[in-house]
Amino acid sequence: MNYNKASIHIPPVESPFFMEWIAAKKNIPENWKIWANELHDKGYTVLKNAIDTELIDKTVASIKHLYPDNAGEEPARQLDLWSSNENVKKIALQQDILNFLAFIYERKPLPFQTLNFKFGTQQCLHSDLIHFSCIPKKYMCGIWVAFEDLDSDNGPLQYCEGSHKLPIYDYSDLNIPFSKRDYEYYPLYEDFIKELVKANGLTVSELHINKGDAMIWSANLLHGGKEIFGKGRTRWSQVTHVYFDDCIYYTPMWSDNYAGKLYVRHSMQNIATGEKIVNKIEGKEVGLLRGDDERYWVIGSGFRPSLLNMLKQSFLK
Ligand SMILES: O=C(O)CCC(=O)C(=O)O
Ligand SMILES: [Fe+2]
Repeated sequence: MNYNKASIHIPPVESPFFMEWIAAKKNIPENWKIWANELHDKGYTVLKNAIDTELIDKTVASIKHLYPDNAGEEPARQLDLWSSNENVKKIALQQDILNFLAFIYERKPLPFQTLNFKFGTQQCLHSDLIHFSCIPKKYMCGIWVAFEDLDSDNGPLQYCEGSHKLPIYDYSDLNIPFSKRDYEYYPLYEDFIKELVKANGLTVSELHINKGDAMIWSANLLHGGKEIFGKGRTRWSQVTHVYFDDCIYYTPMWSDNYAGKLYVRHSMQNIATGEKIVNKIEGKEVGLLRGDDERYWVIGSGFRPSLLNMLKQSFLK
């Protein structure tokens, strides 16, 4: 039997067969090749002048009343403004970026969440896969847009080039107890990442890009926000988190991996259409059997209703 390399359930941009996959692509824009190669090799790419700066100015003007005066005060971030703010939504749905993503993942992109910041987050390095993972793995990326120029004083984004190729670590690998819907043990994860960066001799770089530039990061790229050194400095920015079609989406830090009980994300919306994002395997909606604490067993697709009833009776009290 011969393995069909094209059938692999790893995004082409992350695939071991990426080099021959991209070499076979003929009629694509030259910059797509450059961006795809960078994402494959380094785990990120920067798109210069990706977003119209007038749109950015309009966006900031329309959201600035939602933020405190000083860094460190709450609310530090605004989640999902796309649902009420057309400017935020427009930035999340830049068609040329989504077309590029559809190309390198060979699946429909599903932008599912926006975050808008006024100040640098000063967030520790992390992989988004501790928050947003999926089966099959790595069908996820981030689009981060600078709403103003970044320098070493306004808490720029930080990242570790090449870290997307590290193993994916869950709490179960690290012997950290999974928790309910909270961040009780998250500082242990953050500390683990610091040790991981040291142990692998990874370099932490700062992203000094300009207003209107965007960075795309791969699912497992370590990134965070640098400390803000400039007193009163803002760092207006927006990130859109993107999944891809035909996966099971879940939050590893709230999942019980030993028991295979996943904190499945079953109520996300596709920002582009407003439709609910369905958990699927090969085009078919999966059966989810509810355990406790919002966790579910995935019982595959195409199950018989009688089997589902039997399972429900034996597991649900
Ligand atoms: O903007 C930042 O400093 C980091 C944001 C981030 O990690 C994320 O949204 O995934
Ligand atoms: Fe992140």
